[in-house]
Amino acid sequence: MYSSPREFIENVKIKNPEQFEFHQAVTEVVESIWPLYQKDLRYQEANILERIIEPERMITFRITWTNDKGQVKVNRGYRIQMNSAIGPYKGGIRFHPTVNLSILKFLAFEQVFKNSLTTLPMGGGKGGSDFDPKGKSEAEIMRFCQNFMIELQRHIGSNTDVPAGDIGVGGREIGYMYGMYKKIRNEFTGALTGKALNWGGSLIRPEATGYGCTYFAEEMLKTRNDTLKGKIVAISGSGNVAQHTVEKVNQLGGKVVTLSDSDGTIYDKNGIDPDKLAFVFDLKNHKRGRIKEYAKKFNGAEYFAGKRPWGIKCQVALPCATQNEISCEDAETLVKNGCFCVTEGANMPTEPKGVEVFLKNKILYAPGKAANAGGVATSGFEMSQNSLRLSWTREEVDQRLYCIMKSIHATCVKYGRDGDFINYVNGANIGGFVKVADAMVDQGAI
Ligand code: NDP
Ligand code: 2IT
Repeated sequence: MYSSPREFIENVKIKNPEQFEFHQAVTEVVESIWPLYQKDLRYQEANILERIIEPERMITFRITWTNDKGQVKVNRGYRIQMNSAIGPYKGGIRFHPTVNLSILKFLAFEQVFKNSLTTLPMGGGKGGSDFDPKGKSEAEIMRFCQNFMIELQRHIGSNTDVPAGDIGVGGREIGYMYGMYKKIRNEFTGALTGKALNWGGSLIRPEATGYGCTYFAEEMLKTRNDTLKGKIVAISGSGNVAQHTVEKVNQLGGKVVTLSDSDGTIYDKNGIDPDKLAFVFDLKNHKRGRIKEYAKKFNGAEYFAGKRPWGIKCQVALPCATQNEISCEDAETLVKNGCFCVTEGANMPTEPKGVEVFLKNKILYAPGKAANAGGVATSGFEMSQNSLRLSWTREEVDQRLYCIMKSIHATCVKYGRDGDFINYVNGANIGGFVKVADAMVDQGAI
């Protein structure tokens, strides 16, 4: 038995060298659950902690594809099947040049707790490739997706492992992957989520992560008798999650003043209203352009090359781009400028020292595994609709999403209350852990 979280984590670092993002994700969870783990002999006897950080299976494979010039290219593909105690592995696929084992293990690990928090029967997994979709032609994207699926298809299935999108993987890529899956397996089953509506997708799935994150922020504000109405909101990213977060914040009366991509940030003091958002949808999803175009298009909007949004004055910050995009200094700047609510649409966007700043200042702060769970929850609804072979209405899916976000919030309050303060980090980690750990105890030493 380990005498402290620190000792446990030192061992994790020795066993998994150089996997810094994975260490970071494990550290946060272990620190939260340690007191509970000390008290519950069942968990210790079953050695849950050492088991839960070890993927049940890790698959890596070669993807060979040919670019438009006829050159043969090679990328690395992965699927981390982390934990199946409460359901089939479930989690996105990321295509980004930074993808490696550490990134995908951190994402798969977070997914286990997130999926548990949704209350739906889904285990945790994550996959992807170091393939860079930027600047690739439509035909290259299609060939890559097909070649990725030629290998992945043998490891997934509607009752085994159900991938979806993540950074660099949206409806277009899911389409190409599903096409190849169906061709090889000769079955039309819900082996992927994020499908288009006319071939098995769910209404609201594209919107779900952003909508869910906004519903969660609204629940957090409610605990202080406040709402998003009239709030100045900073959002990072300009992809799927960021776009639909802007949409829902606008609907709830907030004013979004920033968006970003990996090149820089736009600041629009007049707010990104629905008409301007329509421009962003077209720019990012059809033209596949860069966010700096926004500042050229709209009077009064500014572009800051190489900058993140966190220097802009706001009351609510919704990071929706990528991991570790809020440093300790960014967190201090946000708090100093009057930001009192940070709700994570991205996975692990705040560095540990930044999290400390938020907790020390007792602002409302919710980690991604709670706040961005609306995406995977709606993937769960897509799986249910596929099994039932029918589709729910937009209102029905949205209502179910809203209820799940409220229930995740309630779970965080239940396990994270600390006097007047709600520690959403502890709440999400403990709330997510208990269900999975209990299932592992029930199912024996496997
Ligand atoms: P997209 O690919 O649609 O958009 C990603 C956005 O983040 C782009 O604007 C991209 O800019 C920016 N970005 C990516 N990497 C970096 C980086 N290294 N530095 C700065 N900016 C970066 O992805 P999603 O919107 O789907 O995902 C965003 C986040 O939300 C991720 O953390 C993802 O894991 C998380 N998430 C996604 C869910 C989903 O359903 N899609 C569900 C739950 C969480 P650029 O174009 O320059 O790369
Ligand atoms: O991080 C995430 O939760 C996702 N990328 C969505 C996963 C899913 O299976 O819908």
